[in-house]
Amino acid sequence: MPPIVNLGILAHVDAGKTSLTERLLHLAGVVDQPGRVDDGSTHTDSLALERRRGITIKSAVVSFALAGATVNLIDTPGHPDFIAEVERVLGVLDGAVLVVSAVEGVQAQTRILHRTLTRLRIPTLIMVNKVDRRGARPAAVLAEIAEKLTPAVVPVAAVDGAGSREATATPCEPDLPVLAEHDDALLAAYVDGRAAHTARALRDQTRRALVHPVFFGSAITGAGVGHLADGIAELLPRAPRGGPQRGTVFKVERGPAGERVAYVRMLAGAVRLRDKVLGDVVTGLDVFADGALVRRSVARAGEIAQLRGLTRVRIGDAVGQADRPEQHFAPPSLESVVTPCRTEDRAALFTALTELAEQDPLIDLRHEGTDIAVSLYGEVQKEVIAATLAEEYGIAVTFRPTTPVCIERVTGVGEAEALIGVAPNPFLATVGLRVEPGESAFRLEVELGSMPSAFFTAVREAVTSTLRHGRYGWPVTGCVVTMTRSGYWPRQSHAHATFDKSMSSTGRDFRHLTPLVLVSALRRAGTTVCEPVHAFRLEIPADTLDAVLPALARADGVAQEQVVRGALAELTGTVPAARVHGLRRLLPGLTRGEAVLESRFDHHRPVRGPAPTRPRPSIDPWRRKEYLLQVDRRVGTR
Ligand SMILES: Nc1nc2c(ncn2[C@@H]2O[C@H](COP(=O)(O)OP(=O)(O)OP(=O)(O)O)[C@@H](O)[C@H]2O)c(=O)[nH]1
Ligand SMILES: [Mg+2]
Repeated sequence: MPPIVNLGILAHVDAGKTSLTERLLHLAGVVDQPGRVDDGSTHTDSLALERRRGITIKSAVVSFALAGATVNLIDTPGHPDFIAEVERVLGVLDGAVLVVSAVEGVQAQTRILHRTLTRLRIPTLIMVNKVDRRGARPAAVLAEIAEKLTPAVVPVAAVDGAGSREATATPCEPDLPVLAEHDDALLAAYVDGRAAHTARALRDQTRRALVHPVFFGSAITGAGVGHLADGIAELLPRAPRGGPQRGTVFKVERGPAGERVAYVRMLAGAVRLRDKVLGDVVTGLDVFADGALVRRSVARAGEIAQLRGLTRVRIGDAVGQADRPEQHFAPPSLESVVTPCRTEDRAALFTALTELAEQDPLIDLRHEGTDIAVSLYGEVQKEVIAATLAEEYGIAVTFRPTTPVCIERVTGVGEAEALIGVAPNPFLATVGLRVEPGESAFRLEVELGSMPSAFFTAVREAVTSTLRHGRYGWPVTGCVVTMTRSGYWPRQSHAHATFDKSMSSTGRDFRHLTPLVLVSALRRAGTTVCEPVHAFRLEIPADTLDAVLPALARADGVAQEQVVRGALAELTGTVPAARVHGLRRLLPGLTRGEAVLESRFDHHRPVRGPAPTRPRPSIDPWRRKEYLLQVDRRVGTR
């Protein structure tokens, strides 16, 4: 089996990831002609919607052979609305290419991606693309990368004729000082004329994610792409082999008959046809290899396989001994209620959305009475969901206006308790809880041996679910809950030794009592509703500043920095998530259509004015009387 490199291509929107993928496929001999995004003829943008809009929405895998290795390339979307697609891919990469446009330079999204790649220590090459386009400024963009991303960059090519179709990128010797910083012996060896040492140092340090080699080129003319391909083959690490079965599901799609197809990267060990995985038997197995999907009976460590037969599989599932992936990016800060245009489609819409949510980490559903709310990163995602529902399920929908997803933060310390056998506690359980601000956690101030562990589990689970809806209906976050009292009645028997249910505590007593105690404690502690605030970067023609600044202020935005460079002004600051869309709609009219606005979740801040509320579910401990009528009341059965 040839060595394997699982490679992600990441960048801000329109940097040229999909075009570069086509070039690499062409170079590897998989396609005769590189496809074009603008003609809708690329391999990885295969969805009708992607082709129509010319943007990538879903991550896609293609594989090709390069210098004796198999490269499984994952082309990812760059639009910030689809960041969750990138998220799922990060856990399966051996290396990455971070693309930066030689015209637009480092963008907010580039910084977010770079920070995450660094934190995960994923070896990364940087490709400065579009050197052929008018306005290309490779040297300035290199300086920007060093300034805004990391100084640990090593340019490995030089550009001639930037800004014209004749632009070329010629390989050059790697820069010594940056490499010498991580390798004392290097400088001495170089002085002795042992240049080969530099090449090895570059490879070692790239593989350890200490430095990023920077390549230059054009996905359209093909300049520099061969050099990048050499870099991928030589500088990035190979997937490790062997070990016990460990894999991760990073993509789920539906096959032609509606069956689930799971994309699994095997991190270690192997998965075989007819293996039992996630409670089902693998009935079909294909592996990405050399430009195609190949039917096989086994997928080994390093390989990416499509598995069939897993009826319950979801993105993020672990195969064998793998851990579930952690979350790398901020969760969606917006949501909107979806309603079917025809009321008779309500049930079908519910089924369709549930199905989409299973395959798509972007779609998180919440029920609001008979309505369904979907969490969102932005407006483009709404269009994609609407188009998918229309095209794949024949359901026309409308969205209510997007609203921010707020949180409730605990402001003080609050305690409450309910003692067993003491009115008005109708349950056979003693629970005391204290809440206070802090990093969310559940702690015990009572002996672990004081109750059967099942009762503690019941309390802990009830705490977690109760915190989903605070006093105003929003999730309560940043809250330490400490159990201060516990108590139960053990299995009781009457004189005749028959088990008497009405005298013995059960898990249900704890499950039903805990929410009541917790909301009392929360009431005493007090909570404030906080809304999501985005950090933005806005580029506009400098002569439109006078028109834009008042509009920004009206949208409750604050410009923290304002830099005018020639004819362009760049503003950075913060704006409430709820106002981003309105601002985005106003900008074209104020800036002759030239504004570029990027925004992403930054922090939560207390809402000014009256707190917005969100409906709580029907079984609601905040309304004690109704709650007690709804849950199984022990006292009434006695
Ligand atoms: N001149 C020039 N245009 C390029 C180059 N690379 C990409 N483009 C163009 O830039 C646009 C975006 O290219 P894509 O390949 O779709 O970019 P992407 O990064 O995949 O975009 P998303 O997946 O939507 O984030 C298309 O119109 C391409 O033709 C390049 O090197 N030079
Ligand atoms: Mg793309």
